[in-house]
Amino acid sequence: MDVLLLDPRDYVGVSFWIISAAMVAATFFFWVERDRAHGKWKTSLTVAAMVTGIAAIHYFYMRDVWVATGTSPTVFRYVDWLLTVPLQIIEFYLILTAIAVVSVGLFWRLLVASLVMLIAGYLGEVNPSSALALWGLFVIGTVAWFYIIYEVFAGEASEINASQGTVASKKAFHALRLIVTVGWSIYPLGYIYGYAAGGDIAALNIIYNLADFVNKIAFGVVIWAAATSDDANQKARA
Ligand SMILES: *C/C=C(C)/C=C/C=C(C)/C=C/C1=C(C)CCCC1(C)C
Repeated sequence: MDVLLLDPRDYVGVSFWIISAAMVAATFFFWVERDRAHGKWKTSLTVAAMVTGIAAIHYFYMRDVWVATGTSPTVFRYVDWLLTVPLQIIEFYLILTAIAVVSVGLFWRLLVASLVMLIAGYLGEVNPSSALALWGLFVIGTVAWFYIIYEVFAGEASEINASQGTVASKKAFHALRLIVTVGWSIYPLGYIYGYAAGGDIAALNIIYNLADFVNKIAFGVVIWAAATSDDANQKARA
C-alpha cells in the first residue's frame, strides 16, 4: 500500500505545512488577545481570528491535495478566499463604524467588488486553455480590485476615516489599505507567474501561500496593534 507523506524536499508542500501552523497560531493569538481590547475593537479581533481559523482548515486540506496529486487545490483555494475576503471587507467596515455612521451602501460596494474579483479569478484559473478566458477574466478581476483601492483611498471610506477617525482607527485604516494595495498585489503576480508563458504551478502555489501569510496574519496583527493601543482603550473607557 502506498502511504502518502509530505516529502521534506517538496518545498511547495512544506510551505503549505508552515502556513497551516502559522494560521493556527495566529488564530489562538487573536482569540486570547481579544481580552485586552475594549468595546467594538473586540469584534474586530474576533473577525481576525475567524479569517486565520478558516484559512487554517483550508490549508490542512490544500496540503493534502498538493501532496496526493501534485496539482493546484484551486477549488479549495477559492472557497477559502470567498469566505475570508468578505470577512476582511467586514473588518474595514467595522473599523469605520466604530468611529462614525457609515452607509450600508459602502459595505455592499466593497463586497460586490471583492466577489467580482474572486469569481473572475476562479473562472480564469479553471479555463487555462483559453487565453481569452484566462486573461480577459484576469482584467475583469483586476478592475474590481482597482475599484476597492479607489474606494479606500479616495471614496467614501477614505473620507469617513479622514474626517472622523481616532488615532487608533486611522492607524489601522492606513495600514489596512496598504495591505489591500501592496499585499494584495502579490495575488495577481501569482496568477501571472502561474499561467503566463506555459505556466508554473509550483510558483503559483508558493506565491499564493506567501500572499495568504502576509494578508491574513499581518492584516490581523495590524488590527490587534490598533485594538490594544492606549488610544483605543482610553476612547473605549471614556
Ligand atoms: C485571504 C485571502 C485574500 C486576501 C485573497 C485575496 C485575493 C486577491 C486580491 C486576488 C486577486 C486577483 C486579481 C486582482 C485578478 C484576478 C486574479 C486574482 C483573483 C488572483
